[in-house]
Amino acid sequence: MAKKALITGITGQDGPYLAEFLLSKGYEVFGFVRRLSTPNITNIHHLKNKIQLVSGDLLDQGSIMGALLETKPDEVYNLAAQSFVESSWKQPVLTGEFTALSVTRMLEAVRLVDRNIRFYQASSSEMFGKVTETPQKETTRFYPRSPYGVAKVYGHYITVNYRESYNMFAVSGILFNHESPRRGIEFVTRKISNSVARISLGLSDSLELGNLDSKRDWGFAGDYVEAMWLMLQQDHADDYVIATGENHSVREFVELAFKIVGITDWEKYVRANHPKHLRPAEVDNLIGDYSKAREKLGWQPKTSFPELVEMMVKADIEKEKKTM
Ligand code: NAP
Ligand code: F7E
Repeated sequence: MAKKALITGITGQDGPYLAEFLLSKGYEVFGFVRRLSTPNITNIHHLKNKIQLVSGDLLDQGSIMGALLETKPDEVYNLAAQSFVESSWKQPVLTGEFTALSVTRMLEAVRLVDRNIRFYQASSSEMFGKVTETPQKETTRFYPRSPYGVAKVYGHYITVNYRESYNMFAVSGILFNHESPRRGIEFVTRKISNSVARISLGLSDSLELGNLDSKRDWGFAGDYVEAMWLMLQQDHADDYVIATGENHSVREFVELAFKIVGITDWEKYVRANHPKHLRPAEVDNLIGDYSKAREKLGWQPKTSFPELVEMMVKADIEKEKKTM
């Protein structure tokens, strides 16, 4: 019998990559989607005949339980969240509801419907925030710097707590930034790749950014979903850092993205330190140590930083050309 997986956050960036990966492993895949006046199907359109959608909302306990009862999954991947850090200062309560408390709703649903379901929680390097150790690993102390980071710390600990309280197979994947052509347009990498594509095609002449000095450990989302799956295939539930072990500044990302389209004097297009994009508290420098995942899961990243930037810029050029 094919294994069944339920993915929350199927319409986001990671959901479709995970669905494609699980389908390639022979899974029956279900996506949990909330009702929107206009459905957000951009990233899952190509999967429409391959996965099944069940409706529900992270805020609605009954709908989560209903989805589990209806689909009877072996594995649940909880990817849904309010995931944009900048918005989390504007909507801190909503971020807490979606990104923190909903993890308890999901875990409670699993506990009440079927404790044998294996549960993956999408935790984040934002939990390390103002870092207390470099590079960051599973044992590094959390020091979140945004309402989003605080909410993810709650999600992490409630996952650990359900594992320890009820002996559930619940794991927390602490993933560092991962990007792709499917990334939401407001995140810095996609904002840059899209603007650079538009500038190269003569559709725009400027790019407004905030802090160019912050550094992130950026990987490719397509590589990271395999690690989520591997975590649920182990004999014991545990938590893992997933990263590349390399970091780069926003400035380096900008420079490389412009270089790909043959522009070297990129400064003339970029307006940095725009107040709208400066955060009340910044996370300056993240870099992950993924040695536990390498040793125990046999996982390692496959896509390099230059390959990632090139993939994103080229995909945006193709998308923008279609609108011309
Ligand atoms: P994303 O693109 O922002 O996707 C978020 C998903 O959550 C969307 O499908 C969204 O659905 C869904 N969602 C939001 N509120 C919901 C609600 N009330 N009920 C049901 N669904 C809801 O996020 P991502 O980049 O794929 O990341 C996946 C997860 O990993 C998130 O939890 C994120 O916080 C975490 N994470 C991401 C990264 C990263 O670098 N990407 C790193 C570490 C951790 P709609 O289409 O309806 O809005
Ligand atoms: O910002 C700086 C900004 O919004 C990265 C989410 O997936 O990864 C993501 O969170 C950096 C920050 O991602 C702009 O100040 C400069 O230092 O792309 P971002 P994030 O905040 O790192 C973690 C791991 C998650 O879990 C989150 O869900 O770039 N920056 N100028 C800017 N950022 C944005 N968005 N826009 C700018 O114009």
